[in-house]
Amino acid sequence: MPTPQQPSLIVRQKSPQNIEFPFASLSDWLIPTELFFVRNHFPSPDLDARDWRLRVDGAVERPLELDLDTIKAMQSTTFTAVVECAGNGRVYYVPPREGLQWQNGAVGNAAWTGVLLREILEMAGVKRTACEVLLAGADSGVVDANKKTASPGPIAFARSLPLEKAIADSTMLAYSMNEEPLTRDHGYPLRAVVGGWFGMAWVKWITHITVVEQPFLGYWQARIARRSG
Ligand SMILES: Nc1nc2c(c(=O)[nH]1)N[C@H]1C(S)=C(S)[C@@H](COP(=O)(O)O)O[C@H]1N2
Ligand SMILES: [Mo]
Repeated sequence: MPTPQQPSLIVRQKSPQNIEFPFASLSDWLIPTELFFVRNHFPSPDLDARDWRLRVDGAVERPLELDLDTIKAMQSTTFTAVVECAGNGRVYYVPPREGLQWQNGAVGNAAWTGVLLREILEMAGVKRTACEVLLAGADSGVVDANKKTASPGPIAFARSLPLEKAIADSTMLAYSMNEEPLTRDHGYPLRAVVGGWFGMAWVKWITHITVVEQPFLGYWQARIARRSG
């Protein structure tokens, strides 16, 4: 009997790694983690939970530094949410557009477990002057060296959420995906899950949260948002 062919991920870029879910193999409402698309702007950092910390500072009453066990001991929440890259389907543009040539598989649904970002912000005590919550990942590098869109030197991946979305029931800091610890590619040990928002907002490998009093206009927010999928 012929063995049925196993679906496998489609490599769109080797370094940094960008891989697509084979959409034609869709058979259930949750995408298994091994087949879940990966969208990286920089190489995945290799973080060790033993020395990883989450710093929370800026416009807060009590700056925090939390380890993973402390976060896991907090009230947990689980929900399913779809993450879709803004560039999903880019290959179908006429005329063609610059960027990763995703077909339909830069999207996936998973069950996420973690703590609501609101719980962490309440612990820190957000000041009344707060306007946004900036989430920064541990990954960094130079973007588009020598191009018009070049970053001003090496930068981290960082994006902000308006305070209203940061404290919503749909926004969590997740340490688990499909009932397993997050994998390195998907943001181990902690990533943002921002239900209903495009993938750019779902910052992976979070190490630093800053409550800011002015809209954040960093590279990934203002400079490049139009073609960042
Ligand atoms: N730190 C960090 N977070 C990130 C990114 C990144 O490059 N670095 N890419 C974002 C983009 S554009 C998308 S679409 C999602 C993809 O999440 P996934 O790789 O877990 O599927 O992660 C987001 N979070
Ligand atoms: Mo994306």
